[in-house]
Amino acid sequence: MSDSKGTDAGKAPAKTTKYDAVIVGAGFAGMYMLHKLRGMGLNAHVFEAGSDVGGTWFWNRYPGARVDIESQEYSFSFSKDLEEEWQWTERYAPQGELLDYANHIADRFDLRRDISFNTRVESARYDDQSGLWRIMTDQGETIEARYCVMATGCLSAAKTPDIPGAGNFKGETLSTATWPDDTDLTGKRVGIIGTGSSGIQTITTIAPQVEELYVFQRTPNYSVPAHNRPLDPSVREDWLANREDYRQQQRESGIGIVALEAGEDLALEQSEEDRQREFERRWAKGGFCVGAPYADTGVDPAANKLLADFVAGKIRGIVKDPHTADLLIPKTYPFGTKRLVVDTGYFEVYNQDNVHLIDLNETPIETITETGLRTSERDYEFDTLIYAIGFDAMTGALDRIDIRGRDGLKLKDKWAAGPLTYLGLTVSGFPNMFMITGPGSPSVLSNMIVSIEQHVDWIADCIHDMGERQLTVVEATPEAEAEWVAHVNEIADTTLYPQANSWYLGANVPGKPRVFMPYVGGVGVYREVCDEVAANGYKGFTLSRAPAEAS
Ligand code: NA7
Repeated sequence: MSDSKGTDAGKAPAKTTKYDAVIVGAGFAGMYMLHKLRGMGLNAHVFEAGSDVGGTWFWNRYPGARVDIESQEYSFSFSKDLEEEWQWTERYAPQGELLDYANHIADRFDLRRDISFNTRVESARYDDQSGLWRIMTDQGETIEARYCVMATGCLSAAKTPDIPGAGNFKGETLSTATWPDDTDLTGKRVGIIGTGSSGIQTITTIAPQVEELYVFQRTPNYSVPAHNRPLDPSVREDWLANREDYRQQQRESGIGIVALEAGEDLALEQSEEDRQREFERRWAKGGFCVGAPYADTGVDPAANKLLADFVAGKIRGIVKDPHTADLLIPKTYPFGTKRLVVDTGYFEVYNQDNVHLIDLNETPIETITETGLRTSERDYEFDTLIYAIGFDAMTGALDRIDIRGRDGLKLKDKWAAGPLTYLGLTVSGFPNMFMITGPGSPSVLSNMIVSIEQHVDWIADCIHDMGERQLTVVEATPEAEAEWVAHVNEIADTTLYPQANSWYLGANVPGKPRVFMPYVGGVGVYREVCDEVAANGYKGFTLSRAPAEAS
């Protein structure tokens, strides 16, 4: 790190801190990126808005918050020692344990000394001449760095309530995305808006504690059982004994999860009996594997309906009141085209007398009131109002930073009609800026840890190769970017995904362009593409020296 003095006459000299690389965000992505770059001898620094590491698992502390991928699969592979020393206690780790894991990594690799906490990056501007990024924080710091890595997370920009009268409520207001530590809902009357993963996990956990629970549902979600339980020691033993093989399987798979057991046969070619047996087997196993029994359920409406009908039957079998069961069954989009929820007894809570489901399609919200909420039918009163309304996914966190590339081009403007990226890693016009799990990469359609590791390794290799060749500016070409965006859209259109109003498409944020953001081609295929690009001298990129350095 070194300091230089600003030169503007008449102004207090501005202090500029210099790094080789700035990383925005200290979630799993930012932590591993820091570790990796430091290992290469780079002077890298992380800026993090929160007061500690953990990202998603730092902020989302709502009751029942839990990962939806089996613990040993949702963990880093880059360090064998780390993998061998860490012990998960549950099949699906709860938020607290995931945060412990993040803290353990920060301690073990001594990361905190290169992280500034409670510091939000407000702007990042690229300077054409020097080829450096100038980054400003809300703490008044100015930083110059060759590389800027956005490890800002895909589900980190929480939506602000887009509901009439949102500020009216005089009772306790909570958001699942910024849940405080000191809240006790025991014996309270609670209203909750939103039935995505956060809502479903919260509802399931608080239903037995609260006096009354009013669930305001706009769109029912498909949810499958986790069958969570203490982690069987044999699972850990098996994982560690076959570690290399499992890790390889993850890297070559569709979504980075071995337990998915992605079916390769076609549902429509099976007998009814065989299909039901397979559906039942997966339901008994639990988790995302329920959603991947056959190769055609994600692309063929008739195959999809077979699975959707099976899950609808399960919901009817669990929920005793037929009308409530019917309201909980999704009917407006194909199975799996909104993020599947993995639950721990969700549908069962509707058999409790204190849990009330309100269908906002039948009776829309008119306004939040001082004491609760008014629908077109009646007033509801409660002590606590919980918003579980989701995120401005994938682009939101980047949009909230004033990012300007070559010639002052604003990223937000460039992305006005939807995100444009090359490989979901880089953006043409924004040299030396990388995104970890950005739009246009498998990202949220995959095990994030697997995708984070792949991106971090690729970025680190790229920076290393640039150094070897004494080059300082790497930038995606507009042609490569346009081709990649077209490819991402083209393959998304071969699936049923575009048929749902999901956050994958930005449909949950009013005014956001409807563009399918993640890459559906699979993490294995995607990895091959990225490796090939690098092996071919960074095909689709221009590599150069900044004008100020060119001799
Ligand atoms: P989600 O999955 O986006 O869920 C948000 C929920 O909130 C969803 O049911 C929305 O209904 C509902 N919502 C949002 N805005 C409103 C308004 N204005 N009125 C009523 N209901 C509303 O976010 P989560 O935090 O649960 O999960 C995000 C991801 O985190 C999850 O997929 C996992 O990957 C982990 P809608 O469906 O839009 O009609």
